[in-house]
Amino acid sequence: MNRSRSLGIAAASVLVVGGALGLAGFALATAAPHQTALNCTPVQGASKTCAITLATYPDSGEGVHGKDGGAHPDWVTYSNDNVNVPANSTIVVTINQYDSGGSLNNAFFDQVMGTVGGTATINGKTVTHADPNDIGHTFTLRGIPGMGTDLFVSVPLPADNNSKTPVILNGVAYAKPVVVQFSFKTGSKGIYEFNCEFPCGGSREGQFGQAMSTYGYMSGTFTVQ
Ligand SMILES: [Cu+2]
Repeated sequence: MNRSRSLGIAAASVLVVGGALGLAGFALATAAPHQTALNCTPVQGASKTCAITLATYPDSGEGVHGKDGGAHPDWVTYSNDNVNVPANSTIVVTINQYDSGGSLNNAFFDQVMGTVGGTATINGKTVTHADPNDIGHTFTLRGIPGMGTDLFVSVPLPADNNSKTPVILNGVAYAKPVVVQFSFKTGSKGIYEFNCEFPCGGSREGQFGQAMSTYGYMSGTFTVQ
């Protein structure tokens, strides 16, 4: 085999392996979303801007996973794992955080990162970070390799330890939520995955089992269309 031919084969096999990895990511991302899609709602009077509202709950009793909490009524969960947003737009995200919490195992995630202005608001107050020892969950959004332009957004969602005002959802009482709001900009079409970086899952060493490792509880996708 001459040298140029072997180089050609090597280059081709790199392409094949890269393509296979990309397809594996695509299969995961497209097979996984199983909740009814939540579409971003255009904000009137603002160019290329839309808004979505999510929530994080201390259990699944509010109905995200079906009647009586579905298969795991005591697992923490995001309100939706399947969000559609437009390309090249500003997305205004509001997250109602109903859960208690504790200390991050990685203080990196107490920072607000990748948002417009590098800030978020927590109950209306503008912040660049939160107390790493008082975190309920994080909203951490990343590109899936090979599926879109690079994007990294991470916002800490503080624990709700002080509220005594109950809110009734699906017949279940929750503490009044901490309201976290931020904006980020989408690029071209692609699929991005969000998850939580506060070890809230239970069951395994380090609390990364159950809700943290089962798709659709502490994770989901943003499909940029
Ligand atoms: Cu979490």
